Amino acid sequence: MRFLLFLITLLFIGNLNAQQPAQKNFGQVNPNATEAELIRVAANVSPSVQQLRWQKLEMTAFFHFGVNTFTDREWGEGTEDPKVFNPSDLDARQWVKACKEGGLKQVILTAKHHDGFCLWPTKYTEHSVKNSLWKGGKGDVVREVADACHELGVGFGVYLSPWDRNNPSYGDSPKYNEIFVNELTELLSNYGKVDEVWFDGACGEGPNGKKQIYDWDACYKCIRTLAPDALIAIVGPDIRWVGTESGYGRESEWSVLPINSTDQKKITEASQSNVNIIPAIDYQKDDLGSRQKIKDATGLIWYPAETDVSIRPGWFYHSKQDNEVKSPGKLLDIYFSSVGYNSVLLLNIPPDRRGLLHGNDVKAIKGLKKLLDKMYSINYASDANISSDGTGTKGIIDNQMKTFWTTKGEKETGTITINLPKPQTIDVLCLQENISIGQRIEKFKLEYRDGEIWKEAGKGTTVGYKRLVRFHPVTAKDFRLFIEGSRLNPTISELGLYKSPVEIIK
Ligand code: FUL
Repeated sequence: MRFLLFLITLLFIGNLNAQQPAQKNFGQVNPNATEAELIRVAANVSPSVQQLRWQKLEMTAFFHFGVNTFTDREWGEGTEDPKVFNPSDLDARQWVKACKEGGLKQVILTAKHHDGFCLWPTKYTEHSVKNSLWKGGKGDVVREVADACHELGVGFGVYLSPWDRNNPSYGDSPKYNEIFVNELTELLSNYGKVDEVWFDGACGEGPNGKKQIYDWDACYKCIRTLAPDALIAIVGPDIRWVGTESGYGRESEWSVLPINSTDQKKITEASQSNVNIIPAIDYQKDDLGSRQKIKDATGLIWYPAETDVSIRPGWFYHSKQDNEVKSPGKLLDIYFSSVGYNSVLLLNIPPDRRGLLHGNDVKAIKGLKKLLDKMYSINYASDANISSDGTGTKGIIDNQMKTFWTTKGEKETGTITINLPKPQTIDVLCLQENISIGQRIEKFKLEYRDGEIWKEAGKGTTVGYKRLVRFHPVTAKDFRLFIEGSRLNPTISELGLYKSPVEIIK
């Protein structure tokens, strides 16, 4: 009997392990690995706890604010008088509250942009709020934003520009590196929990400019020590720039990439160093993680995409752009093309000279939220009769990531049939993989029954955390989803059939 119990326990543990391999966001590939062995590694690379938390945020905000707000520039030269920084009515709570109400769950503040002006009273430069007129030099924007975030339960992140056009030590590598780590240390020690650190790759020094060799290892060590839960984005190992500032990511978005793509030099070079010379359209269409791209990988990592875009033409506030704020419909299109393309949206909403988010911007994000709420309010699949050739089928409509459909064994294809109680008009398919065990789906299509004929409604390649597919509205009762290709057995955590609140733009 004991032996039997022992056997049952072993089998149970074995089964658990097969269903949910231990979380690991890096996979080593044996140099002589066959394609099947390589795919096995790729299928089991999964996000870290912090990466998973971040991915689930879906929508986050950027606040570009600083001397540029007052000089009407995008890239300050670092020569500005700190006295120009003088918001009349700064209220960071208003910024964070508006974001929260708009469904943006984390914010990132430009604590220091390329001009070197620091929004906190740092000990390491005079180019900061402490020499501004605002609050008689006693103010601290980082404190106000961090406090508001912590109070309202919104994530808090800092953008710290490595390129510093003010600091006389910039270009004198060891000296500036020390200052940079000191600045980082202040930000990570004095403002409570920090969830994301954003290092911009931009540097416009040109061929005769100052050449700073950054000590990234020291920066990462500092972050891992002082803020172990913070993700390091862009010039960093945890979150990758999607490759465009348009808000439109790539349709085939793999979060599992060959390790050679994260080679530090390549990340730095590709990270917005000069958006003009990176042909945005090609970069966007490029495929980073298909079988073809990973075939020679020596390692694979979980390196998910973040899509940054501004709600206005500029990153900083310019009154002349007050009427160029993106409409809710445009923001929804961006949502479909960022969150709906397996990426996290980082939407910039720049505070104005008063130190408030402008009414037009607040209206636009609230408008977006309204559209999203309307779309997600009815999932036509939720009361459907669902069947499949796999297991866990009920789990795809229970709003829980942890319950999921998969195929039997390691079968790479599967079919889910969805019979609605009555015909409905839909034009959006939402799929979510259980990425906590990896990203696997490579190809899928949705069909609907028109009389006796099955017709294609929409199709796609990757899914990842979330994939939204828009198509011309179809009115039908019976649908079937084919998973046509996968790395090992595919998973689906959630499936949604929706009606877009605005006409499909595509
Ligand atoms: C770029 C910067 O040069 C822009 O000013 C902005 O901060 C954007 C998010 O990243 O590289």
